[in-house]
Order: sequence, then structure tokens, then C-alpha cells
Amino acid sequence: MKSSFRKSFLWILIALLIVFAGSVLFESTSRIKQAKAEANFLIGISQPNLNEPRQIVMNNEIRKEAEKHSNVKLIFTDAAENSEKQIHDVQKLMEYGIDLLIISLNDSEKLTPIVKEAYKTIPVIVLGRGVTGYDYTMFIGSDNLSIGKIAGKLASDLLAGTAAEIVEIKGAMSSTSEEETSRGFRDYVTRSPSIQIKQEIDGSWQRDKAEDELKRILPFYPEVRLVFAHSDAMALGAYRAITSWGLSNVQIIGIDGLDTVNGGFDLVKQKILSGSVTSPTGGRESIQYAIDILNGEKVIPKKIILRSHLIANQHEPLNGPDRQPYMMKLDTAGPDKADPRRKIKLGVVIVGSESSWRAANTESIKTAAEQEQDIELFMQYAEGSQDKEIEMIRSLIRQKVDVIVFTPIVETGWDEVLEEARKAGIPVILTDRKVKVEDDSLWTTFIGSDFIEEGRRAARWLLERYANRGGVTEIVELQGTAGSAPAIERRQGFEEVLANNSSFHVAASEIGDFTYDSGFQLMNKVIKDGVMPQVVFAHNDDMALGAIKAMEQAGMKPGKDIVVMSVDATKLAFQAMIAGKLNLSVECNPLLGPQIVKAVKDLAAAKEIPVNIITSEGIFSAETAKRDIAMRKY
Ligand code: GYE
Repeated sequence: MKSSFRKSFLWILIALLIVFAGSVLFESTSRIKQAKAEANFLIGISQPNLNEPRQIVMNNEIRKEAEKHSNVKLIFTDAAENSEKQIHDVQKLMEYGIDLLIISLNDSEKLTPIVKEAYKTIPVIVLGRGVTGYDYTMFIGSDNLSIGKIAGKLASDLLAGTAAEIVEIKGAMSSTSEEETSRGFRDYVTRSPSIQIKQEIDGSWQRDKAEDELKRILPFYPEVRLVFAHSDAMALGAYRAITSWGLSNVQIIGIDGLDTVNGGFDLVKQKILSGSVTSPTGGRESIQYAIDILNGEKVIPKKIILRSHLIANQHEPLNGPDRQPYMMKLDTAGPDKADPRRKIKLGVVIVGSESSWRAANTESIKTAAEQEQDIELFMQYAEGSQDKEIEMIRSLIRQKVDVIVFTPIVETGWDEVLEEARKAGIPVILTDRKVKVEDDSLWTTFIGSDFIEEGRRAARWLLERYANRGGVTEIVELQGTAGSAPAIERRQGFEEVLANNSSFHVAASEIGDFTYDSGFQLMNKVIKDGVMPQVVFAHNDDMALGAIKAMEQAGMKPGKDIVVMSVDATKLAFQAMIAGKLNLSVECNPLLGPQIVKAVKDLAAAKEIPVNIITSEGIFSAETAKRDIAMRKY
């Protein structure tokens, strides 16, 4: 009797549980369906966890920004630090029919496949840690190298001249982003021979683990004067370890700078930390770009890197002078600039006639600026001379323009003139090419391409097609202008991918200047030197076309018995691919005008803009050139 009663009770319990579970599922699904019905846009946000303050602040920023749009509804998921669960969360969000996915990855490698899968049907914005490859709509992150440099500069200032030992607390011992932060930090502190980084410890992003690990090693390093922790949570753990040993003269620097209880902002104000470097979450920006993407906005960058700032007691608050380089002073530099109807005086210094890419780039900037009623354009052409560029920038400073946009022909030699622009309170936007300067706050943002990735793409295409051709494939590389970012970085990316493959050998690497003539002359020289390459890799289309001419004059069949690859993907390149003379052109998008104008107007509106805005690009081969040329805009 008892057992049958127990059995029927169990069956009733199971039935009730099923009904309850069903009603919950029905309720949540119907709520989701209702949300989708109400909203024009349903955005899913997949978080790796909600126990890191950073992720909570990210969600709060997302909610706050989304509240500005009544037609947007959000669904948040929390993977509780479990990658398998995060994969399931994304699958569930897709089943709910979200229109766009925003994801902060628990583990880049494990989550890349599901991001790639989602990207096949909806736009995907990746926040923070990157995925491998480029199968997503947009990446928003911060610059770990720059964060490390800012922390390293503060450490050097704090320890100036003293013999000191440093302990570094990392969130993970073998992650790319962590290595970049460390590299930036060392870039500064290793300049002082009296400063030594004695030990790296793994705090696994956790406050308590950082405390325990530091407590364990402190007795062995009595000369420790500074701890650099890669998160404020771990920095607080370090503080607890230091105070538990009764040490008083050890300074602590953290990262994140969140304005939350026990966040970096709070800990610096309490003088628990000597400084913290902000690492913006990108939550606000992710919704701003999500709306643009869902509204079909054409100009969507592939990557934006948000600027980091130092929060430290001896520095002015964030809206003090160290913010000035990023914020245009439209309303403060004198009576004529106080007039809200006044136009933005935009000074532009361009390389000048160089290549068909350059012509398209110049036209894009000119057209975009001239279309704006509230922009007065001052455009100057430097004809390939750095000295002329510097002189033109100085003339724009004398004319008191509001913002300067320029393409640095080469990477170095800009510190002095950029310092003059900063002193004049004029923000500088770099377009197309980057600079190498001592203080990166001398420029406000870089808008252009990822040249290293362009070089990698050319090499990956070559590997995919010719890795098994047998023997060694001899390559001739025609480099762009010596010292220019595209030449340096395309070569870096190309050689990085081929580095471990003995089937490919760069037989000759000649330095050109991105012009047709230099391609023609260099290829003639290579042929006269008796080098018989199977592959020619030119850093841009114009040099490739010049080299093709030289090869044809020498009786060769470029594109057939010699593989010819280049970068830019200009219309001339498509015509050469259709004619069977060029095999591949990696896209380098010159149409930067709209993004430059957007950045200028954001600056004028006193908005902080990303430190890097990287354009979206692909690769184009001869096989599909006839189809693709119809869509080309340059
Ligand atoms: O590839 C080339 C131009 O700086 C990315 O310069 C640009 C390069 C481009 O002359 O065609």
C-alpha cells in the first residue's frame, strides 16, 4: 500500500514539475516573442559572466544607451564563466530570433565557431577579447599595448631614480592581450636600469587569488616597491596582501578604472591605488553602432579601439588638460569661435599624386567634407614630401583651424610639429597611415586599415593555393615607400604567415614608392639580376602594374607562369585580373572620407572618439574579378 502511494505521489510530483517547467518556458518564450513583436530591433547580449565588475558596468552602459531608442529591446544572458554554456546561450538567442548579437567572449578560441555561425545570418559585434579571424561585423575593444604603456609611464614616474623591484599580477599567463599589456608596460619601465620586474604571478582576474599569490611570494622580495595588476580587482587583492605583511612603501597600479564601489576610480580616490588605467567596456558604443548597422548605415568600421586614460591622484581630473588633445575647443578659443553658427575649420594635408589609390582617397575626403554645410575645408597637397607636410601643418596651426587631418608619409619625425598642434589646442586625426611618436596622446585617432592583416591575407592566399606545388617557391617582394606604415606592416604580416614554411623563400625584396614607375624599374632590375621568381608580391596595385609591364617586355607571362599579387583592389587591378595578368589584389579601402567627417563632427560635438577606427576589407582574385568589378567604387 505504502509503496504504491509513494509511486503515485512521485508521478504527481513529476507531472507538476513538467507543467511548471512548461509554463516557465512558455512564459519566457512568449515574453521574448512579445518583446520581438513590440520592438523593431531585438538585440541579444551574451556575457561570459556577471561576477566581474567590468561585465556589469558593460551591461549598465548597454541598457542606458538602449533606453534612448524606444524600438529596441534587449535580452541578456550570463554564461557563468562557462564557454559551453555561452555557446548554448548564443544558440538560444538565435532561436529567439534576435536581430543582432553583442558578445563578450569567455574564451576567444572556443567561442569563435559559434560567432562565425551567428555571423552567417545576423550582424555580430564582438566586445573586448577578440575572436580569431574576421568572421564578425565589428570588433570594439581597447588597446592593451597602450594601456601597458600608460601604466609603465606612471610606474617610471613614481619610481623615478630609485632602485626598485616590481611584481606584475596577470589575469592569464598565456593570452595575447595580456602579453600586449605586459609589453607596453616593459616598454617604459625597462628604460630605467635601476627598476627590475622580479616576478609575474597569475591572479586569474580574481581579487582573492591575487591576494593569496602575492602573500606567498612577498617574503622573498623585500625590495618590492611597486605592484602592477592587470585589473583593479587583483590590485585590491594586492593591497590586502601588502597591508597584511605590514608593508607601507609599496605602490599599486591597476587597470579598468571603473567608477564603482571598489572600482579603480574609487580605489585611487581612497589612495589605495597610485593609479588605474581605464579600459573602456565598449557597451555604450556597441549600441550606437548596433543601431547604425540595423538601420543599414553604410560606413561601419571593422574595428574600433577605444582610448584609455590614466586616473591618478597627481593628475588633473579626467576633464582636465590631459583630456584636451581629444576634445576640440570650439567654444573656448576666442570670441569668433564662440558663435555656434560658425563653421568647423577643417585643415587637411594629403600626400599628393602618388597612386590611383591615393587619388580615390583624396577625392573621398574632399567630397565628404565639401558636402557638409558646417565644415570649411582647407586642403593642401604635399607632393610626397614630409618636409612640405610639416610646413603645411604649421600653416594650418597659424590659421587657427579647429582640427587637422593628415596622412603621415612616413612613421617617424612628427613629435615636434604634433607638440605644436597640441600647444595650439588643435586635435590631430591621422588618416590612412600611422605615426611612431614618444607620446601617443599627441594624436587623437587613426582612421585607416590594418596593414599587417593585409600582408597576412596575401600570404594566406598564397599558402592555400601553392603550399603543395613541390620544391621551393621563390618570391620577389616590391615594397612601398621606405619607412611608411603600409610598407613596414604589409611586409611584417606577409613574412609572419610564411615564416614557418620552408616551401616559400623571398629571393629579393626591393624598396619602391607605391608608384607605377618604381614597380617597372624594380622588376627590370630583378630580371637583369637574373632572379627568376614564381611569385611577385607588390605592396600596391600601381607597382604591380609597373612590374607586369616589365615582365611582359622581358617575354614573360605575368598572371600565368608567374603569380602576381598586390594590395589595394583598385579598378585598374580588376582590369588586370580580368586580362589574366594579375592573380590577386587584397583590398585596402581608400574611401575614408565619410568616417573622417564623422570623427570631425563628433569632436566638434565634444564626444570622445575611438583611438583607432579600422575599415572593413576583403580580398579579390582573378577567378571572380569579372563579377566583382561591377560593385567597385574606386
Ligand atoms: O596602398 C598605396 C598608396 O597608404 C594605404 O599608399 C596607402 C598606400 C596604398 O600609395 O596605393
